[in-house]
Amino acid sequence: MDIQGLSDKVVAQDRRALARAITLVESSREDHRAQAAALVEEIRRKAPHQAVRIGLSGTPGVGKSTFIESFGTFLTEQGLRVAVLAVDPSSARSGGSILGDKTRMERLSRNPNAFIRPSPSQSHLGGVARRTREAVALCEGAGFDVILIETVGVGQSETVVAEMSDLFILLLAPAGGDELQGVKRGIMEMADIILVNKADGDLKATATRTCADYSGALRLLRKRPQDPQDFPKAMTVSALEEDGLTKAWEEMRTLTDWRRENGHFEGRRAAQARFWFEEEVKQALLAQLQTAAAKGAMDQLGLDVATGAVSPSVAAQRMLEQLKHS
Ligand SMILES: Nc1nc2c(ncn2[C@@H]2O[C@H](COP(=O)(O)OP(=O)(O)OP(=O)(O)O)[C@@H](O)[C@H]2O)c(=O)[nH]1
Ligand SMILES: [Mg+2]
Repeated sequence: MDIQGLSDKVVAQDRRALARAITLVESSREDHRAQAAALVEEIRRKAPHQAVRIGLSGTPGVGKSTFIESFGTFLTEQGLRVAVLAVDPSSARSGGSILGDKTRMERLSRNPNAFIRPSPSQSHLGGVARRTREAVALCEGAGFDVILIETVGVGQSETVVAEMSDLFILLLAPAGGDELQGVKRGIMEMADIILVNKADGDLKATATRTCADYSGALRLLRKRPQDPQDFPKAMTVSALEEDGLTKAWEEMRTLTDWRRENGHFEGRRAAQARFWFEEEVKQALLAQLQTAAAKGAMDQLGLDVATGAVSPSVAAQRMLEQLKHS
């Protein structure tokens, strides 16, 4: 693979080259991994362009695809280039949530200023996280201004997306008071902006009430240093009727501008880089336990510990010694 040539093309905003580059970072083949790492470094060096990375989470059916279609189109109308990526570790969705509903993003997928890439089909969240992170870097190198990273709001994937985003947006549906309790506090605490979607037709009044409820809930959370006055905030939108999108984008810009001016934007990226570095080291260490030899040693030492032949801490020491020399 010609890494130099490929990186030149990606930086020159060649879409097919970008797609090929992302395929390379998604590969789990050992030789591909090394090339992918070299490619990402090369592109970072050639194009230190910065996009706004927007994480978007919400439960199934809340309207994520519809929102990305209309908000993405809106952004391109502002003259911005938009890339859409997804973190979707659930095998239930057969690794192609975005591809699957490309019909829902028909307009955007045909838009020359938009680039949509479905989630890689690995089921291991760590692997998906790394590949998405690298895909973000590639899209940034290819000059996209906004990168939307979608995830279904189930389990851990929100945390992964929040750790690679400059802004984290939580999409919610209009709901009665009871359902409000259903949003986990941890998720609320990650949100920079809550968008209550489907604020149209019969649902409009409920959406407005729900929005007020969440505004109240957000005010009760501990103040975060990375927020200006009045943030995080909740607002209503209708992805279907394309209502509230201008306002939502204004709020996102207000927040990112403020964070840039106050060092929080770079600060957050620095903290994220550090987080992912540590995460990669941990993953690599854990992978060392997965070799046949290591598994055998773990089993043997496990037996020794179980029978009382050796204490857990001594067995652990021996195991670590063995890994050092393997
Ligand atoms: N009334 C109304 N319906 C909406 C709106 N946005 C989405 N919907 C509808 O809600 C349903 C689900 O929308 P999707 O965009 O597929 O939701 P999603 O969050 O992508 O769902 P998953 O991909 O399954 O996680 C569809 O029938 C949409 O037409 C909206 O703003 N107003
Ligand atoms: Mg969807």
